[in-house]
Amino acid sequence: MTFNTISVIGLGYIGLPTAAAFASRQKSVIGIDINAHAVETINRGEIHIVEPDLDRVVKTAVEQGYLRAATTPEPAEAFLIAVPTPFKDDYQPDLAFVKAAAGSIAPVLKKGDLVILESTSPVGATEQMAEWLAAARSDLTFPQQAGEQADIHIAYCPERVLPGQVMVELIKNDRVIGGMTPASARMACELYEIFLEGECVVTNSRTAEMCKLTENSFRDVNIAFANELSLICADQGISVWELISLANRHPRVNILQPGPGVGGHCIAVDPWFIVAQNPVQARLIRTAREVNDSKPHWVLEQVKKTLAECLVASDKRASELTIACFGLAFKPNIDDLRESPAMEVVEMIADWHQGCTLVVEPNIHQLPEALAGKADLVLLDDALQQADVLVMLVDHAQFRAVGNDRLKSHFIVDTKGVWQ
Ligand code: SAJ
Repeated sequence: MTFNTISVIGLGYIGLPTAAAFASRQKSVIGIDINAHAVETINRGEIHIVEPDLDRVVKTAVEQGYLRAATTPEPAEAFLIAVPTPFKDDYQPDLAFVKAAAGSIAPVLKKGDLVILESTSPVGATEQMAEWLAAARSDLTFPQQAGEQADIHIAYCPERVLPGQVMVELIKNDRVIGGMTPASARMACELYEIFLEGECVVTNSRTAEMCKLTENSFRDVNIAFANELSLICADQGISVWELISLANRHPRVNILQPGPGVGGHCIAVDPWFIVAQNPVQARLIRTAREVNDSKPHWVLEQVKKTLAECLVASDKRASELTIACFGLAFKPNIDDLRESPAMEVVEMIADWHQGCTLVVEPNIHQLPEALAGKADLVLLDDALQQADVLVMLVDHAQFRAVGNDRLKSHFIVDTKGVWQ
């Protein structure tokens, strides 16, 4: 099968790098997004998200004419859907964007086309998408009706790239290919092999959906274990960082690192898809989510305790004490504040503290709306000079580099174990 034109629906953190990867292999790619600003930005050869190397690849692809963005779908041989799949208030997955994407490509589908769902999805979402497509196009046959002989081939192929390393992991990581039929899987493998250096591993769509949810739940449960240990160790007067490094000397123990909580738009979301579909069985996965979600509140309690100690030690009033918070991003060395536990902690501190709250975040130029008027964005040196209490929330490289001699006169709450 030759894929002359490939269409990627949803030009966000996954869709745009994927579109750029195909285009960099001299494939004609049409990126579709409902956000007109994103479409215009890409068509200028620029990007609207932050990801190392992506700007360069997109610029070249647009300049050479391989990548183009639009707001409405056009005919292609392969369609990759990479739209958000958030959860609703009751943690039930929300497939509204997938449904809208399927509805938008349905009119341009033709016999022989391949449709791939990449968005993290609950088990059965690909079959559901196939139903939506079939309902919109009764003139074509789909895998649930005609199996191998279907006019349209459908597969679920989850992305598994790490933000910050997307352009490398997209190409090097193995790819799980969940075909609704063996023919769909074969076609999907051929498509990804255009840029993939990793291996295509074939399964069915339901297993592939569960595989993606499993990977992120595995990480969430393991981080929850570390976060729970940090609570226990604080109670026992033990350094959790020393404890973990000692335990990890065991050849079969590999504990992850505690922190202020779990952020980002994947690990804090995806496990809920399993819980929503399997509420009785998924006890450990649900508890891990609860442990990680409750961590920011525990950090706030530590800050309150430390401020009380600082009050006793100084002759100032609470309103005269300054708290400096280090980091807002959801993980080190990125600028992404979405679903960030550090943001949550800083908001709670700023709402509660009567004195001044400072924020150091070297990766942004302006505080987000939620903190405007409540806290001040300052430089690292100013924060160290002005603050009485330091709250370490994200282990950015700049913060790790601060020498112990500069931290002697402060009271410290360190959620990342870098200023011990
Ligand atoms: N975190 C800890 N302790 C750790 C590791 C991470 O507290 O030891 C925290 C981070 O600070 C952050 C959160 O967990 O707040 C998530 O960060 P992450 O680096 O673990 O993962 P993400 O969300 O950037 O990307 C994950 C990856 N999944 C796995 O590693 C299993 C990535 O491969 C997925 O593609 C991505 O989710 C996704 O899109 O699903």
